[in-house]
Amino acid sequence: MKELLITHARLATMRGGRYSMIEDGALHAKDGRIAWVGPTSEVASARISEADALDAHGALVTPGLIDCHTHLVYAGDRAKEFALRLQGATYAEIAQAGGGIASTVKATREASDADLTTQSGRRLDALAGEGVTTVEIKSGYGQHLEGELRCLRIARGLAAGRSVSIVTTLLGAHAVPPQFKGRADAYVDLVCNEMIPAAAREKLADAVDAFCEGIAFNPQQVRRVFEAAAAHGLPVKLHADQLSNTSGAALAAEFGALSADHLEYTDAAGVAAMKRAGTVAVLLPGAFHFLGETKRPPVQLLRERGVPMAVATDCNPGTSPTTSLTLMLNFACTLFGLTPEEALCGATCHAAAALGLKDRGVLEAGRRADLALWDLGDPAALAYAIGGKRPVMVSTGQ
Ligand code: DI6
Ligand code: FE
Repeated sequence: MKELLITHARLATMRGGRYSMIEDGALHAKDGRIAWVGPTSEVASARISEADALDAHGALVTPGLIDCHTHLVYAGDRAKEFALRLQGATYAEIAQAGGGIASTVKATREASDADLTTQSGRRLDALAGEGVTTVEIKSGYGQHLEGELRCLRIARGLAAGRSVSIVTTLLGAHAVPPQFKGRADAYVDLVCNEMIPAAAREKLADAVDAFCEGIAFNPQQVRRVFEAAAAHGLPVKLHADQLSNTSGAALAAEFGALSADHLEYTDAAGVAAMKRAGTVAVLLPGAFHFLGETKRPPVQLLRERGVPMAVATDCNPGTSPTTSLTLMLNFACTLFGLTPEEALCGATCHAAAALGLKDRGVLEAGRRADLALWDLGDPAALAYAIGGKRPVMVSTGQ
């Protein structure tokens, strides 16, 4: 894209963590960057001549949406487990009986690279169809060195031929593989001594994540993973306090994590630690809904403390089989009590912060020309619909 001038738009700039609307606004982008944002009445005529001009006729323009937490590289599905859960089995019981993550690891290992790429690409395309221009993808269904690196390579490769940015996260410490049953520490050695160094060396991961939970890794083990990540210059994130309070949020904050995610069982001390560290709270209402969870994350505390809240799909086969970020905006409001404005911040400016990206998520001069145009007037309409909103046009500045 050389130049783009949008006029007569309702611009939800998302500056300062608010809609920060410019009514009858205009946006001028040049060489992939936003050059100017302001009222249409102030557009200099000189700007129009060269630009590719677009009259939005009052339609809404937002930053391109950002899904900052997905596990979308996997094969197969877990529909059978869904049926079991409906009959009373819990997620933890299924995992302990060898199902759960382990069954997706098996299906993922058995899939060819081409098949895994196709299945994952479909999910990515579904997200992108809703105006998502940046997607974080975690590994975690490989569970040995080559398997994890393969998932990261496939994730990175999905960007080819698509106008969507991919950010990758190594989640080697997702679950204890069956062959390491009772030897979780030995598996953590593998994560720390082999996976993290290899992912860093091959520049396959932008961050490192872990699942801190009774059915996964304890805080001491997560600490080792985070120390190894730090030694290799990689920022960290954490699946924290999803099913129980393990003080995961505070642990993530201690390591200056970009984000702590889930947080259903996080307490006031965890929220305070996140505030001090500048750690973003990533809320995942799809998993909450799908697991029939009743304990909500401490939204009011996060709000009072001023901890930025992001909202993401958690796209994965076990706890959040969805590819609709706009549905998550609706869920964040209806299930967690976010306002539509907070929800949209959660998929734009705060999601960018959860990924450590400073060049997108807000419409202002200097940032990427990364935006979506919606056939909607009110920005609350994005969270109001029960999913499935599709933009009229997206630009990623490419
Ligand atoms: N928490 C989750 O919700 C997903 N991973 C995690 O650590 C679940 C992944 C799965 O069940 O396949
Ligand atoms: Fe997750």
